[in-house]
Amino acid sequence: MPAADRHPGGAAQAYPGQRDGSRTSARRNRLGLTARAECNVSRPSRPTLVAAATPPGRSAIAVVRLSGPDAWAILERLTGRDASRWTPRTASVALLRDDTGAPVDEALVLPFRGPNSYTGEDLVELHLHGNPVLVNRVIGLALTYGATPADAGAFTRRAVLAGRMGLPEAEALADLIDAVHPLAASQALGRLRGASRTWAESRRRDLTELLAQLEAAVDFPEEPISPEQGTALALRVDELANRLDDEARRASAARVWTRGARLVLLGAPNAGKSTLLNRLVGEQRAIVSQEPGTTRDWVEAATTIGRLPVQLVDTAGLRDAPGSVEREGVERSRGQAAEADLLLLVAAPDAPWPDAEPLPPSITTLRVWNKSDVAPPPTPDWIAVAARDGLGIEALTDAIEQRLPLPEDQVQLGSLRQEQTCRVAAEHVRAAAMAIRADAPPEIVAEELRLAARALDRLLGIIDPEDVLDELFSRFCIGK
Ligand SMILES: Nc1nc2c(ncn2[C@@H]2O[C@H](COP(=O)(O)OP(=O)(O)OP(=O)(O)O)[C@@H](O)[C@H]2O)c(=O)[nH]1
Ligand SMILES: [Mg+2]
Repeated sequence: MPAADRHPGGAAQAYPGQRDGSRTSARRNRLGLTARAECNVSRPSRPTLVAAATPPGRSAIAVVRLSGPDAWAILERLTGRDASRWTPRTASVALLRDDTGAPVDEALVLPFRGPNSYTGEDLVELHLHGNPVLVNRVIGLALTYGATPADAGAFTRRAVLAGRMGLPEAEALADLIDAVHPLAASQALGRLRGASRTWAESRRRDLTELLAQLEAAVDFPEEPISPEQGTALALRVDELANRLDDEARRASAARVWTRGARLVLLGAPNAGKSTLLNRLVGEQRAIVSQEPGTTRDWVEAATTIGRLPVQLVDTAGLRDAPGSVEREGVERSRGQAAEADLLLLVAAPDAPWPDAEPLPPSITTLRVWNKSDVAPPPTPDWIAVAARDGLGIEALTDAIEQRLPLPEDQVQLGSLRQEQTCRVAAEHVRAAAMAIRADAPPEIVAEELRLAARALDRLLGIIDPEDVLDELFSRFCIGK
């Protein structure tokens, strides 16, 4: 069935001559009308997207993807081959031509008909030879024929909006593409295939069962919950809160294996933070000097520790700085610390750790005693190094690896959003447990459990999915 028949107002009318199946006719029409005029004739409400689905650069093949009501019509324009001659989900080789009929590339074409496609709409994959010149040429032609450049994540957004993919699965897809370790990739694949959904739905059912018990007490006030029943109920509620908290914690710990870890060096001026960063990176990345306050703004450098890609962040030394620039530098150090996956608290004989410094809660820390060539650490909880000479660095990297372990079994949640929503659910469940113990009316307990259920619904994308789509897809690449 031609695209126009299935998409009223679609663009097949905008490309006259295409449905007669003749290449000459199609080409005559291409030349007869300017493309811009054509695409203004009837603009579909949902534009057809085009983008490269593979990264720029030279390669064996490069894939250009088209999705939307005009995808097949644009394919007809590019190949001069009528839609009736394409079989959905069947690859065939075709010569792509420009609007003068000149050959552009020989491509493997893989067309899909909505709703049986990634985006749920008509979709075409063009597997070109992997040269950016060809990719840009074909995208340019598609734009001329009425397509719109796709934003980051635009194809997956359509898949979500068409109900082809849920929110947790779209997040898992981002994780699958970002994963920096094979195990993290395989766990992301598990979530893409429904692990997060299954787990969250199962916790949702736990809540429904608890609510059912409470509702019986609300409906039959003459049969109140006995103290024994109350104790048993509170224990079950505790157990659920623990499960939710545990999973949120596991997700947080596992995330470094999806996108690499951020290690922030924090300490008093002159502790040797910059020297340590240079040592770990293996190059003179940050300025080192005996003058306290040398580093004024944070400095980043990428390296690998064990199998884990890490971003090391050197910061300005913590102190009551006299000047506004220094003060701003110290504030930035604290800002960086709050974003760390692991904080390296660096001290030295002449630069002790400032005990009054508040540390961001729930961020793992490691104490590093530098300049151990001058004096040993005051207590055994410091890892002794001498960054300048490279002493103790292996023990330090081993300790870092131990603090950022690979997850052993399937991590059910991936994104920070999922983790935070799960924590919100856990907080409400804990509040419910407290209310039971305080002998609060069952309505109050039930309300907390309902709020927890709402948090899980948000996690699953059952409610408020639009609120998170922009944020989510801004992390995607163009063409995904
Ligand atoms: N003896 C000794 N000196 C070191 C060692 N590491 C660094 N230093 C010296 O300590 C001084 C300060 O080093 P930096 O790396 O600039 O210290 P920092 O913590 O970055 O200092 P700020 O940027 O001012 O916060 C320099 O003179 C370094 O040469 C070490 O392992 N042993
Ligand atoms: Mg420094």
